[in-house]
Amino acid sequence: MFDNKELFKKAFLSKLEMSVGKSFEETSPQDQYHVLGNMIREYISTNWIKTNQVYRSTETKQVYYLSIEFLLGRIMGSNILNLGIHDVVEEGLADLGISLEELESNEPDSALGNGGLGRLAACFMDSLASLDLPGHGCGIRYKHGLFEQKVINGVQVEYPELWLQNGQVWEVRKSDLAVEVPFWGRVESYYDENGRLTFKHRDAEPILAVPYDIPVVGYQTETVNTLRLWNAEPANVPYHDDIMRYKRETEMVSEFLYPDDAEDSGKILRLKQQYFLVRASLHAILNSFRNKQKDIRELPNYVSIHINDTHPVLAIPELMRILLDEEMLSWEEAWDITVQTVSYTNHTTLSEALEKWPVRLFQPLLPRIYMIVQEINERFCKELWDMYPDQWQRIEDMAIIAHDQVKMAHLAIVGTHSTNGVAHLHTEILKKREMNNFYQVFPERFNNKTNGITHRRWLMKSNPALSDLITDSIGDKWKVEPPRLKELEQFKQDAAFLEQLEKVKHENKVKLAERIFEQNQIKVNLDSIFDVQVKRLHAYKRQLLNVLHIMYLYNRMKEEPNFRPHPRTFIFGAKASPGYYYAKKIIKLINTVAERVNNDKTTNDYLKVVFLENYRVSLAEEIFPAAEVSEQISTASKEASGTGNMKFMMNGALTIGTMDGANVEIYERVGKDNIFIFGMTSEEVMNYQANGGYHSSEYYMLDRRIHEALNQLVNGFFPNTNGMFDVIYDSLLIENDQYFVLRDFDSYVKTQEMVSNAYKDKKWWNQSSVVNIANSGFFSSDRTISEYANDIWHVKPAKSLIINS
Ligand code: NBG
Repeated sequence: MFDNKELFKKAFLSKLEMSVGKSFEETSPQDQYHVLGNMIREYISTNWIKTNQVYRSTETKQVYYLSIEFLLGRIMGSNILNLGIHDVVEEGLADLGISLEELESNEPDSALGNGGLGRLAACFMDSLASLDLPGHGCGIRYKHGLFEQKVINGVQVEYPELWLQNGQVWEVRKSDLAVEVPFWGRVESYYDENGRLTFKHRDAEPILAVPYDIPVVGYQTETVNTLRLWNAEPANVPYHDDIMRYKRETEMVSEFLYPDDAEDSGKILRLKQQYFLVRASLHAILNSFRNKQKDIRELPNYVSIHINDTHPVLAIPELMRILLDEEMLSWEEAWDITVQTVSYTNHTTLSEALEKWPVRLFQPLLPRIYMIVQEINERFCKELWDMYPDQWQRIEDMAIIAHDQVKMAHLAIVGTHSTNGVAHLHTEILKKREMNNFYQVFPERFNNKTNGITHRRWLMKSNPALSDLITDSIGDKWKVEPPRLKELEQFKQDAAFLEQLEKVKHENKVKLAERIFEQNQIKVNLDSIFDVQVKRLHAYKRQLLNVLHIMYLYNRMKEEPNFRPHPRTFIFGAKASPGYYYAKKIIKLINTVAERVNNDKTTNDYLKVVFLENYRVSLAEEIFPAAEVSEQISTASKEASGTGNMKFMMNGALTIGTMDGANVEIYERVGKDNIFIFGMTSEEVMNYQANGGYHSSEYYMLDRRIHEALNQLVNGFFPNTNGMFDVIYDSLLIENDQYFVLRDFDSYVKTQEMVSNAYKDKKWWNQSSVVNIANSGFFSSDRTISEYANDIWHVKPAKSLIINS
């Protein structure tokens, strides 16, 4: 039905009439979207079934990627691209007077994630399938994904997200594969007839995990992998004292992504989600392994289980439980198999983000799992004791359970054969500082896998004009071998190419300007520099530094009529965690500054500030292609990697950034002349943190730009904001500016001046943009996934098997 335009139109029209019972003229865009989605899913089915058959029947090792987040965004466009049916569909629809782009916009984003970690998982799914690797995603089917953000009077307001409201065309419910997940209850131990100590979990409250499978289509290949999302539903319990409470509590498990865990009730729910994901996924994994009739001791040769951050770390004690209680292996054997099977990625060194669970909550909820964690801890501490006799402090620091808390990152390192960081610098910090104790014990386990992004969504799909320009210049091999983008460098001196590149950027800016006008009713200058910071709102990401710089520019323009730098449009997009008071104040500040500068006639030809609400994957796809300056300004050492930085680079933006996360590797690839680096190094930051010596008030006293801007936060400069920004002011002065905003301010301002000056030379700018695009191939997640596949999982492509089946 997608072979040619005419066949497609015929099939589309007949399905449309059959499934919605209306004539073509009566159908809504929603109807049309659903019908097209269903057609595509049907079209995928044959290869999906075939891929699954091959995975079931062959001996190829399978990898399971367990993640509490998958931030997929819209699925239709990516499927259309990967299936190679774009032109047929677009032209066929055009004949019917329908725009494919508009039709696609009827799909709600699948926002089952918060930010980088979840989006990384989504890029990885795309790369696994595109590289024909047997990779399965395992996650949770949250009824409500990440909240929808509205900005009302400059303030973030959260609304529940409703991606399932109109039905989901990509998922297939598989009730027959549902799994029971037990919580609470008690563990009974007894000796069986062979004298083996045996454990039974009694009086548990089971809930049902029902899988919904989503096909993951590879690019121009027959491979269709599966993302399995588990839905929580009441089990067929014979008796329960309060059935309504049971139903409510059960459904809560897959109701919301990341419930607020400030309260105990939220913590229990979160831990429930984690075990729910792990128990159901491991049950399915082991089932499919058992069908292969192999000795359980061979598990690591056939299965690799990857845990994305510590949220699924219970996979370790859960696999132990299966091997001990169901397979009746000895502890030593079970442990060996578990460690060989499971691997772990660390995504942060921020201590507040490292998960710890109070024993008083963990033990009653997961009694058997807790016993196993305890045993793992005891054995590990004993080994440490042998290694470091009498070093109490060291052992206490490294223990998995200490001070009535279960430390999930410690469990993850001890219970897996591989711990990787997500950028070179991050891995070094893990090894040398944050996890140095563990590195000394298990040096061979630590390795780096620098993050990546799928160039299919983030370049080919979201920036078709640039993608075409590249293909016209170097052919289309780069689409399957992104490092070939390097060949673009030969066009650095090609005036016609540079002109084309500038034109593409300009057209993308025009589109984004339209979006800005539609959402914010702000008219932006198309010749201004589009300077963008889009990412989660967090103190360490330092959106505040960006704002203080804008305030400084504004103040200086007001004071000095001759000071008029190249016009700039500062664009922000950011969601703050609903309970993160400080981050919400920063959003308010950005909007307050925007209000002021956008409405000041003396400066607003030169300076505009735009806060785009509800930043999400689909909006990001409109923003990156239009960006010229990429703001990657975290306090050095704090951003594990970043992936937005790579998306900007691939779309030809130039980075202004600190030597942090993957910025360092961007710097290494483009060279110092094609990136604007400023601020302290991670070493300097860590030295301050270790030895003290930073006094933010000195910067306030001595730098009048800082002095003025900080005073404006609290002195009524912004009307009707009485007391509103005290918390920001205090964080910078009273709390000594934990993220060194003031320390890096001067360096940032100077570097921003360099950016403005550089932009005046458009030829140079475009050349630098070419260098950025040309060197972005390394950051394709295909490279990242190949490294995981070769070095950690030891899995191989299964393509030939699928084609020959
Ligand atoms: C985030 C880091 C980012 C990194 C992504 C993906 C968490 C816990 N960490 O720097 O902050 O790019 O993970 O690895 O979300």
